Amino acid sequence: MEIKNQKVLTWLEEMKALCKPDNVVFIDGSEAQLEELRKEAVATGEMIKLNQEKLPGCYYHRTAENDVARVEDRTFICTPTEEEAGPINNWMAPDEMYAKLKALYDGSMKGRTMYVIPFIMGTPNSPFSKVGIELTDSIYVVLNMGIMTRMGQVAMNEIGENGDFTKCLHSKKDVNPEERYIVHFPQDNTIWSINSAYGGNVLLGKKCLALRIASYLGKQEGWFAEHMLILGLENPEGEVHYICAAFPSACGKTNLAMLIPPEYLKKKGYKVWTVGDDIAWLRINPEDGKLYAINPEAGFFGVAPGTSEKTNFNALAATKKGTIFTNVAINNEDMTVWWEGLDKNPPSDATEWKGAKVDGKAYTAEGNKLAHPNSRFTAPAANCPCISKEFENPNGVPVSAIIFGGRRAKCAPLVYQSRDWQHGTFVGATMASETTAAATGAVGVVRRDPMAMKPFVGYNMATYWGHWLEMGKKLGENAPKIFHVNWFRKDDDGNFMWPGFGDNMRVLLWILDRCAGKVDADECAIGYVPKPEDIDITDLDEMSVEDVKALLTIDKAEWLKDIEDPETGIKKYFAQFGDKLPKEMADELAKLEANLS
Ligand code: GTP
Ligand code: SPV
Ligand code: MN
Repeated sequence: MEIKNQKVLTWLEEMKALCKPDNVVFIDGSEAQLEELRKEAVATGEMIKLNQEKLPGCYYHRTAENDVARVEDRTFICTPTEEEAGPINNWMAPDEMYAKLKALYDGSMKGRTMYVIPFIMGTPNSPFSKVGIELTDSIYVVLNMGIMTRMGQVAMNEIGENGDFTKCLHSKKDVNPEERYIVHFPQDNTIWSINSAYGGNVLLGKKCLALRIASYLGKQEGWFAEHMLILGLENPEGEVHYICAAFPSACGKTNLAMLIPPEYLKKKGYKVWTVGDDIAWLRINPEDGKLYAINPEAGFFGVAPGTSEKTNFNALAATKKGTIFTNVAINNEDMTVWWEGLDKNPPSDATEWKGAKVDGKAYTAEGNKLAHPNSRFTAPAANCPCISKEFENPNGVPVSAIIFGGRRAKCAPLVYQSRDWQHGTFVGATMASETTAAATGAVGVVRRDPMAMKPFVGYNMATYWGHWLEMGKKLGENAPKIFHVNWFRKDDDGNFMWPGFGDNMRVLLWILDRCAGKVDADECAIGYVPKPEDIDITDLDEMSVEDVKALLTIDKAEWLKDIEDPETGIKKYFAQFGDKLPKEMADELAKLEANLS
């Protein structure tokens, strides 16, 4: 590959001098080169080849036991001042961090090859797209980036002789958790990641570029980078309406993006098309003033456990070829894969995610997990049976509704609508959710996760809310309607009260009816809730209108507690932003409190 861009060449020389690799290999994106790398990874044991008849082109990878999820406490936003990063991001002065990391990178690739991966987030020649170059010493990263992005010569062409790019440096070094750092320098358009080989820590196009750096760029340039799925809902008349939804990690984005409608809706002619399952970039189209979304990724890095033919047929189908599985279990009988929730039949001759050979049936019967709860598949989006024909539309799809949602056993009702954009921004800003296995740390603890961006915002969260308000003003009448959902409400016995998955379509239909002005709602303290009879429960034999009513109840005491709680309450949360908090957010909080009292 001939590189003419001087900025690329200068940076490469500098990084080579720092990491001191034995070799440098340019990734051109060709199948021949990828095949060579797969062979090499299999030869060294980095990857395991799976059953090529049942799972053609599929491979397995196991990470270090201490390296199975994003590490939020070791993720930094190094803006010139601490205030720019804000109170909920880890911060260190850029000079200090560069010095600290340079000592770690020094010679970290000795005896190894440095792979140079040019990649596009978005499609070629799209006004939405951004280009990055990731340097890495991991073949696993190269192969994953090949699925998740448009990689190789196509990206070099996009950069051209003078173009800019995000400078991404990754070294797995010795995967030492004590010296693991995932660091962003937004002002330098630079990402440095070291001592991890896991997903969101090392596939730097994903959370690091497409959310943290992109959110910062979006603020400068007037657009949004969001942790959102994008789906198209086709009605029997053949019209497709697009919805974006922001849920925290492991809270149902991939599932909602690929949902299969309940039988009675399918028969009527309803369909769901997937545009994206994790990240959306949104811009106001200068021609019609509406908000349009693209998915900057080319693949799905999805949670394996819980994915089955029943819960997510389309995601499972997408994993049947050209997929890399990470930290699931291997069925040694036929070299296929297994995870909790795939079916009720764990393999007897299994290798669990840490690499021990076990009798899977006895092992799971004892309550052990064969697959890590955050085990994942990296699958090409093109494999997905319900991929939208707009998936690669360089101009994106027009967005009718934005949905926020979290995992809340109590408090949040099944669905409600905000009164307007400003209130909707408040609803997003005050989102809370129980933590999941997608990041290291305790699981199941309620924490505030504004817009599902708590771990991903590349600057001060309060300034980011201000950006939402600004964008709302620009959109005016064209602003999508904003909703909040909760699929995870539980009854007093701890059972989910809503069937979820495909049945979430019933809620989407109410949302689109609201957007079209076709259905009434009850205005209450928190916004508009559906009249219980307006959530269609056809064929849900175990559900009554009374049950829907229970799902929609607003427990004022719970809500007031959500505001006042000395640890997790909204007031305490807002207070940390001081005078950076937009006045509109304080106003909305006052209004909510008054409405509840
Ligand atoms: P990230 O890739 O981490 O961003 O996660 P995600 O938001 O795409 O979550 P995903 O769709 O992979 O779902 C995570 C977990 O939630 C899986 O175990 C699912 O089975 C479960 N889940 C998804 N949707 C629902 C639902 O409607 N109801 C219930 N009860 N569980 C769900
Ligand atoms: C998430 O945690 O939200 C993910 C997985 O999508 S990772 O790429 O590891 O961030
Ligand atoms: Mn995610």
